[in-house]
Amino acid sequence: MLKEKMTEALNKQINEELYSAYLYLSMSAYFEDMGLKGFANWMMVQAMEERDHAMKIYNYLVNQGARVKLYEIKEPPFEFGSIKNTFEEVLKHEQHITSKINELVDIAEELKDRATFNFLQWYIDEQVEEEENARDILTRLEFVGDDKNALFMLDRELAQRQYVP
Ligand code: OFO
Repeated sequence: MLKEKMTEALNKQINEELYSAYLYLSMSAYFEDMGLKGFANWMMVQAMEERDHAMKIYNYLVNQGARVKLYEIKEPPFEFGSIKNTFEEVLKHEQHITSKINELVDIAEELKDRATFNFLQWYIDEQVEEEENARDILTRLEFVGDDKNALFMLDRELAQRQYVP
């Protein structure tokens, strides 16, 4: 049986994850508008993964017999300035999510909630990967610079990313 404080914090995290999905969906639309299909695909897959992150918590709460509460999802930005700026925003956002996951772990520890503590380990590993992916693309963008051919190649590569449920 989950404590109320844990349930509330996990419900808030569902909202964070759904906002992440919304943010990346908006970034995907931004890239579509620029004609960068590969970048748009990468962001679309990212958005779908974020929805899965939310659903994983949703299912955990249901399985624990806790009540799911859905909060309002805020509006994501519409303009992102540049490709590089977009990925800087991704990295910043993922660092924010990492701090949220760490807060959840702190609560689980405080409440001696072993099951939730265990459940959250997957998110800890996932955040390492998420930050690394954003950093990796930022580094590649540095190399690309103003080279349109290199950008085209990178776009083609990002088009390969597939959604794995
Ligand atoms: Fe991007 O990992 Fe969830 O939010």
